[in-house]
Amino acid sequence: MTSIKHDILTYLIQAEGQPVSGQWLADTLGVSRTAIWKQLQILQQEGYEMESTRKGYLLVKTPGKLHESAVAPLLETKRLGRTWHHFDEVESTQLIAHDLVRKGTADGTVVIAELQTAGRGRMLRPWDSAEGKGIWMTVILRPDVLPYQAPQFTLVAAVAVVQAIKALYPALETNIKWPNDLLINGKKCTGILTEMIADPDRIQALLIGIGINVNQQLHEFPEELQSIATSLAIELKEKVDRAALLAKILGYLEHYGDYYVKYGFAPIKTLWEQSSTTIGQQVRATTVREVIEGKAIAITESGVLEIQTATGEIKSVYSADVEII
Ligand code: BTX
Repeated sequence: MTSIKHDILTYLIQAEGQPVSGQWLADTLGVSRTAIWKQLQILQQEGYEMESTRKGYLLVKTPGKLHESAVAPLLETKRLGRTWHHFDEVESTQLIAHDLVRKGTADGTVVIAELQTAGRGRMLRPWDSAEGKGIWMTVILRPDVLPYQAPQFTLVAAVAVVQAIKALYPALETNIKWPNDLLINGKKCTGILTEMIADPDRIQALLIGIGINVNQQLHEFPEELQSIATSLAIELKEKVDRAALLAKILGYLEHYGDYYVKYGFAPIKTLWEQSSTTIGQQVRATTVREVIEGKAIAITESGVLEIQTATGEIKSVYSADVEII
């Protein structure tokens, strides 16, 4: 987005329903009134509705989509979300992200879609991504870490989403089910899928796919998900501002991602554990090779789940589907 357009929008949003004078915008931004007018036309074409009053321009309606113009004024990040790709419809934001990585896109690039027609979870399981109802995004990170550390970013991302929801909706309790599900009242509201493009000794990019059910009502989920899925709006009984939530998530993701690169997983692990529903529970973990039942006793400093079986043996689980039994 041009920075003049971005700045105009920021002032209009910050004015919170008060008119902003065209002359004031021109003087403040050091451009002509015609330049201001041109950018306002573009914003209107993007779906921002404005009224022109005697005292200036009044923003009356935003398009409600997760365009860069809607989220950028709320962002407090340095890198995350500073390159933005918004789509009305894609198969999967992960596919677009893979392509962008190949083309050398910047650290912090965000790919976001209103609708995914082939959203995917782990092991290519489908991820239901209803139009305009959720946050369906992939964040591309290029941290200076080793390939074995990639799975820990799923845990870092989980903490970031939990903290963002907590900051905006303190009454909601969001729990993490190892490794990649967020639950509210036992039902899944978020899934995280971390993919990696790497050389043997170096990560080129991490593609952190985050799917959050935000404004669906129960009947809007496919029937087979209605007993296991929930959305923030269902739990809060009110509609949620997706742009505000998205900006918060990116803020926390940048913060905890940077923290991880500097200090490792240990300090973030404490936050993870505070929200975990897994530790201390009897669980069944289905891995590609075996099914392990026992008590989830801890996650390690590298994010690996440890399960103590009935014989007392402690098994390390690197990747699995976990049910609490
Ligand atoms: P997962 O493999 O842990 O979960 C997939 C399972 O979750 C499905 O088999 C189904 O049972 C259930 N499920 C599917 N859709 C939903 C939903 N909307 N809400 C609750 N449960 C559901 C989780 O994988 C990782 C999901 C990542 C999704 C993001 S969206 C943006 C990015 N692009 C993309 O294609 N995937 C990621």
